[in-house]
Amino acid sequence: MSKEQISELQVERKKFKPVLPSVLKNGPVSIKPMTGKETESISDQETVKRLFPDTYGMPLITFIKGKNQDISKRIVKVGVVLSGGQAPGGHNVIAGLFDGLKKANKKNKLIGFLGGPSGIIDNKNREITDSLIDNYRNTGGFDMIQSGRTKIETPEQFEQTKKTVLENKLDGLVVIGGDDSNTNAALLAEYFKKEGINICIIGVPKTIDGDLKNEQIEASFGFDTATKIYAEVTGNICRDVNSARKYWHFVRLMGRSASHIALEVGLKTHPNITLIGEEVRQNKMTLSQVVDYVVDVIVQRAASKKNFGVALVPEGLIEFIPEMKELISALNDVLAENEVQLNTMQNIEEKKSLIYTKLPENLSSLMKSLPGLISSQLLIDRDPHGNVQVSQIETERLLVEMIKVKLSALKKEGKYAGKFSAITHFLGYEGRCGAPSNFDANYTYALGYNSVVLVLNNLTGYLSSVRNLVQKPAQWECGGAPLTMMMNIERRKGKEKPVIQKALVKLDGKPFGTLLENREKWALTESYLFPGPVQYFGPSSVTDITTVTLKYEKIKKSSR
Ligand code: FBP
Repeated sequence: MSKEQISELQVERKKFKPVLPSVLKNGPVSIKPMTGKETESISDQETVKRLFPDTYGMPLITFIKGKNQDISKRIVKVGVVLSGGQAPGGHNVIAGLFDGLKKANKKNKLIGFLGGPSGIIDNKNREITDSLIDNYRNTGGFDMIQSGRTKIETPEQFEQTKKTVLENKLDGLVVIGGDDSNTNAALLAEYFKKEGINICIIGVPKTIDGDLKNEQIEASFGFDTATKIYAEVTGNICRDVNSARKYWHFVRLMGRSASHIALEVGLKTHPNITLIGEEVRQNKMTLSQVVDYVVDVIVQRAASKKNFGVALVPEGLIEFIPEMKELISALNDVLAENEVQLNTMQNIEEKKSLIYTKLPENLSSLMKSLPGLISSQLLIDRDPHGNVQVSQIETERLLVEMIKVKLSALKKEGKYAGKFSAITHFLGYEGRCGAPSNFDANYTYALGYNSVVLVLNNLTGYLSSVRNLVQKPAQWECGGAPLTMMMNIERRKGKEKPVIQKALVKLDGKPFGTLLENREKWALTESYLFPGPVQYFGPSSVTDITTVTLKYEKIKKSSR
């Protein structure tokens, strides 16, 4: 990074010193692991146990203060990799790892694999040095070592990984990733145990989507900053709408197969409509019914001469509509089964013609009924983990097209006399590399530091777990949660696979409950909130707030 690339904010931000949880504060030699109860996978226990014979059932680990002097006698070398989509705070995980390792023994080394997991396979790495890390402290982005979505999957890739580990004499490998990348970390931990190679594989919960969470993982890093950025922009749109009063804005928000981001941004800005995929699925709504709901709000507002509003659309909405989910899942199989033949075809219409013949009739008709743009987007290559790339499907445009059709029918029937002028937005990439908020800067640093303690205590197959996040960082609790306890069996690329279960929006939880309570009011009035930009300096009431989701989820049942 050249001097010209360092902004004034970055210069000031560099001075920010993350606050470590008090248990980590005196360094790895003053921390002891306390073993908790043995664990089980969340479901499919027998299958998961069979697939992970050496790492299944391990106990929960909690760190407590205590003497652990031997740790400093061993010199270790640890590798780190950033995997999957960017999330604010990735560089601070590496900073935490670096500082933790050096605190234990100055001779310890950290290397970063370049460009994601493919950097491990190809053994492309760089040593993380003092001067390198100092340039990236508290910055957004993953550009120090970059990221990638390669999955370590084939026997050859596992062999290559082994070669890299042995060549570099690694004692630990920290995988910073989402549910799929951490599933990969679990498979690596199992593989190295079976091979008799003494290396600790540790996962770190990263994803702006907020869907890597459970009893042990209260939040994935990046969700806080990304949602603050989206909420700032959405709030600005709400204010524009309220000023000009002439457009309907449809804002699709990233978040893949969960609506946590849409919900959080909805709770922060109070737009007129916040669609939640999980609710759509529970109510078994068809695409047409989802459109009817939105149309109903538009018509009601138009009756009060309010031909304007803001609607939030989670990017994964389409996968929650049962008929669309069925179509996507059938398409996943058809695309996998006919990959070779489809690859020989250049023309998208030719591909569609073949696919129509392979789909059951009802799904083929559903696909044909969609606008051409959308049916083409449904065919975009799956990611290496077999997921449909919902970020590439313009659901907001699909909705607007369908709304126009319904409104013009209502107009003809004399049931609607308004004017519908729609503007679409997609907020995704704008938020993933933002400079981490104080919360994310502290949390990621703690996650990295905590990972070092896991490695130095010879614990493998664990996710770095930092909890009690609604309290001040000094009070955060640290330890490790076995990756296998988060697993279940799911269908991917046409096959049953063990994967870490995604956490979806809980419809009986307080965050969604709050939206539900206010839905009607927010739909018909202008209750907009304008949260403004992420604050890095100033009163703690604006610099240290965490997400509404976390706050509500952690409110004790008794105090509700
Ligand atoms: P991760 O699950 O890897 O953290 O990625 C999150 C995400 O930002 C999703 O919200 C989005 O659907 C996807 O990545 C986009 O992927 P890509 O960066 O490959 O376009």
